[in-house]
Amino acid sequence: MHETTFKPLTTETLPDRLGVVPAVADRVGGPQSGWKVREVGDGNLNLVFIVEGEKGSVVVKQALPYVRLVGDSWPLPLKRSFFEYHALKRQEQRSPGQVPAVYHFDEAQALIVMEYLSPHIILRRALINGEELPRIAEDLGLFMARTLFRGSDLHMEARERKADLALFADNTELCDITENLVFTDPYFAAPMNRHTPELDPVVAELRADRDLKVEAQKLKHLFAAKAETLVHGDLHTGSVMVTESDTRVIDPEFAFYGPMAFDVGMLLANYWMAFFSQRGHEAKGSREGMRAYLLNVIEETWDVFRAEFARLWRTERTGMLYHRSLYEEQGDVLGAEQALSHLMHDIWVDMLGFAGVEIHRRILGLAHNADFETIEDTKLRASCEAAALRFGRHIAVNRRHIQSLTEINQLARSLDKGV
Ligand code: SR1
Ligand code: MG
Repeated sequence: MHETTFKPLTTETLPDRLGVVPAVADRVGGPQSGWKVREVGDGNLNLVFIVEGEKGSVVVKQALPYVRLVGDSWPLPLKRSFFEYHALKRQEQRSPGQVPAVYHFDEAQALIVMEYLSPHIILRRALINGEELPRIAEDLGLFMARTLFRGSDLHMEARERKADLALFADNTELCDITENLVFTDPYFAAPMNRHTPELDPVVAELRADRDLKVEAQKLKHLFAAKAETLVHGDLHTGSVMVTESDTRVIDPEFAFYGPMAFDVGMLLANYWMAFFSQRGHEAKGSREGMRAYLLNVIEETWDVFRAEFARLWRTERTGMLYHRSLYEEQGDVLGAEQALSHLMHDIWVDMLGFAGVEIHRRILGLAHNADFETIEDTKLRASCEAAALRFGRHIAVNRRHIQSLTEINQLARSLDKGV
C-alpha cells in the first residue's frame, strides 16, 4: 500500500489495498478474493478489522481523522497511530510477550497490522460475564512495573529518555482528551457529559464538593507536569485481552510521558468499578465469589507491581536518578531502600487519586463503562454507580491518609452493601 493520501479502509477495499503488503499477504495467505474481512471496532476512536485467509489472520487497526464515538464534529489527528506504534515497540522491548506483535506500520494511512489474538476476549467483557481469570494480577502487575520502571530516568540513559520524552510530547490531542474528560468535565455540567438520571442528587453533591474539585485539579496538574515515564495512558480493562493462560495489553495510543501512578490508578479503578457493578449482574446467580475475586486481584496486582518494581530498583537502576554511586557503591544499601520506599509511597498516594477520578469520569462523563451500562434497570444501575462515586470521592480526597488496600477494600464492601 503506497498511497500517501489518507483513505479509510472498508471491508471491501482492504484486500486489494493490503494484498500488496508482504507482511499482510504472507501471513493471511491464499488469494485476496478469498479473504474474510470483518470490521469489529467497538472502541471510541478507530476502525479495527480482522482479516482471515488460508494461512492465518491479522488485525488491522486504522485511526480515523475524528472521534468515532462522536463523529466528524470532533476532529482528531491521525498521528495517534504513530504514537501507538512507537509505544507498542517500547512495551514489547520492556515487557516482552505482553503486547500484540506488530507486523506492519503505515504512517500515512495511520494503520498498524498486528497479531490477531485468539481466542482472547476483552477483559472487561470477561469480568462482566463473571469469569475469574487466574493470570491477570501477576501479568498486569509485572507489565506495569516493567514498562513504567524501564521507561524512566531510573533505568534509561538520560539522552535516550529525553529524546523519547520529546517524541511523545507531540501526542497533545490525546492528552487533551484525558485532561478534559478525566480531570475536568465530571466536576461541572460539561456539554458531553451524561449520567443515569437517578444519580442527580449524588451528582449535585459531588459538583458542590470543593475538596474533591481541588484534588481533581491537583491530579490534573500531576498528569500534565510529572513527566516521569512512558505510560500506556489508557490502561482500563477494555485495553486488555485475555484467555485463562495469556494476558495482552492493547491500544496504547494515549501513550506519553506522565506520572508512574497513572496506569496503575486507572487499572485498579476499573477493577473497583467491576466490583461495584456486580450487584447489577446477579440475575443469573450470586456474584459474591466474583466480588471477592476482584478485590483479591486488586491487592495482588499492587503486591506484584511493588515487588517487581523493587526488584528492578535493586538490579536495573542504571539511569541518572538515585545513582548507585550515592548508595550501593558507598555501602549504603539502606539509603537506596529508603529512597525506594519514599518513591513507592508517592506512587501509592497518586495511584489512589487517579483511581478516584477515573471512577468519576466513567460514570459522569462522556465515555462510560459497559460494566455499568449493561445494567438495564436504571434504579439498580444508579445504586451501583452511587456507591462507586462515593468510593472514588473517598480515595481521591483522603489519599494521603489511606494506609492499605485492606482498608480501602473494606470501605468498598461497606459502600456496596449500602452501609
Ligand atoms: C473521546 S475518547 C473517550 C475515551 O475513550 C478512550 O478509550 C479513552 O479512555 C478516552 O478517554
Ligand atoms: Mg482504546
